[in-house]
Amino acid sequence: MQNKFKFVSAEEAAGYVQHGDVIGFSGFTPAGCPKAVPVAIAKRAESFHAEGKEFKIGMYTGASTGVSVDGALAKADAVLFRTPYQSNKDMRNAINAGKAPYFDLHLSTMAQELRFGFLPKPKFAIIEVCDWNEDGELVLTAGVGISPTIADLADHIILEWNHYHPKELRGFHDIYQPLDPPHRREIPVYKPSDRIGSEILKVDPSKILCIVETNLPDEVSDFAPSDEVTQQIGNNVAAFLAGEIRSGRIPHEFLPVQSGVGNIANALLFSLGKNEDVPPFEMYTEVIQDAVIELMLEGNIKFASGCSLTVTNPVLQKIYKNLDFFRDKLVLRPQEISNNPEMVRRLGLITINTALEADIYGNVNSTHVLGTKMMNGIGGSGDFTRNSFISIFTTPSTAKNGNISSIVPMVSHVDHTEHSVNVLITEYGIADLRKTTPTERAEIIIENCVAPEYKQMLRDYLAISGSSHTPNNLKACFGMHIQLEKTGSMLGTNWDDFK
Ligand code: 0RQ
Repeated sequence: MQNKFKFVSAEEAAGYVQHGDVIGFSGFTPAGCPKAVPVAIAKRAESFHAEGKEFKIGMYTGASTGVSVDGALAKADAVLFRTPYQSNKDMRNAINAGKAPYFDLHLSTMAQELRFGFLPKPKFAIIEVCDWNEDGELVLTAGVGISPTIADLADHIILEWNHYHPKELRGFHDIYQPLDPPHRREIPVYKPSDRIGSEILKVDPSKILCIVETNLPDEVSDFAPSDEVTQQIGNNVAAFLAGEIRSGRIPHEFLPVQSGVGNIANALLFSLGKNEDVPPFEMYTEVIQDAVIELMLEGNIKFASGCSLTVTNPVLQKIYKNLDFFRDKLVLRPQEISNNPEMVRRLGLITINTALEADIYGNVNSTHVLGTKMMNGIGGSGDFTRNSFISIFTTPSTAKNGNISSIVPMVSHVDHTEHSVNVLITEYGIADLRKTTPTERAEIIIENCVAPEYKQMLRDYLAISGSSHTPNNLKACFGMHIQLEKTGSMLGTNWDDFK
């Protein structure tokens, strides 16, 4: 094709990047991320390091990325700073080893914090596309993330033109950026399927520095198959929601659903979709995982608005082979729209997210193992939970072969406070926390949700916690965590040790 843009190799494109540069990457989760240039930047960093020279870059992403972004750059020790959500093992290790400075943001705020000037503006935006033209009209691929914002703010845009994604994806995106205060108006989405923006991302063509052609699959890893525990959690969520419909608190036509990221969210959505008491529903969510697509093919999900198709490659191919079927059932939006608190509150979302641990008063930790080690980040869970119609947290009652109780006296880090958490669900049951006092909450959570081997331990904790509004024993509240650190298991915690 004759055109005014420069076609270069990934290595040549990476050659433009210098130590200290800040880069915004397209995509949201591994979906839609560039895959060739970041690997080449990592190699460039390694060769600089081999010569004893510094080479690190600042990284903005939509959310987590694939191995080619977070994995490659973390392994190359090339991270000056990184925000927001991440979930790659090498990046997580680098963050927890203090090698990759990391700060965590609500995903809905990422783009506006860049526009507001709270964060240094990116020099480069590296954006994966499936089509483009000389006027700077880009068709994004499987994830939108912060691409509109980084394309506006960056001095230079590098395109990865990935032929793995068909050009016919045009029409699946809805690109819209709100004005900044004091000029911001309401976002005119009144139902999940409303379209308010453009199917293309329009950029200033003079900023397109070069184009790198690729043919690389997305890097979404396989989801763990449902097991008895996740199935039972899913059944409990479905039973709870069916009860809410029967009581009239949730309208009979149901409300749009947001479901979190990860194995548990994927598995429980299957149970929810297949439950006969739950009518076919719509989703207004951020990640569209495998379960959504399968349930859509079966007619259990009618429509999904999201920020990315975070699906495994066989499922992505299923979508690409049936684009006509999915065209009026899917829309991909920037994360500041998919996760916007205004939308969550207006549409009345039923939000379902996963806790690492919860405490007997309903506070939830989604991010920090033992209060200190970063797992992934808050992602969109705060955007959705705080503003939901009804917020549900799920967690298996135990982790690490039963050595960890997911329910503890006091969470070791708080992401979602008791004020935002309406319902807690494990495989053992449902704790409906609405209209409960802290002491009522503790009783409901212990009796309904805690694993049998930890029930008496938590009852005994209450017995040594006095009788204030929110009974706690400040010497003992992290006793189960301390026991875990000492012995590798919370089992055997003896409250006498903490008196
Ligand atoms: O460890 O990986 O070594 O096996 O944590 O746990 O059970 O596989 O659950 O994949 O659904 O992830 C909260 C991390 C759950 C995720 C979290 C260990 C456990 C396992 C993973 P292994 P599972 P999932 C919108 C919503 C925050 C962001 C969010 C998350 C590993 O859902 O990142 O909600 N949420 N976004 O063994 C120590 C505990 C533990 C524990 C579990 N109490 N202590 N380890 N584990 N409980 C989407 C986006 O934002 C993009």
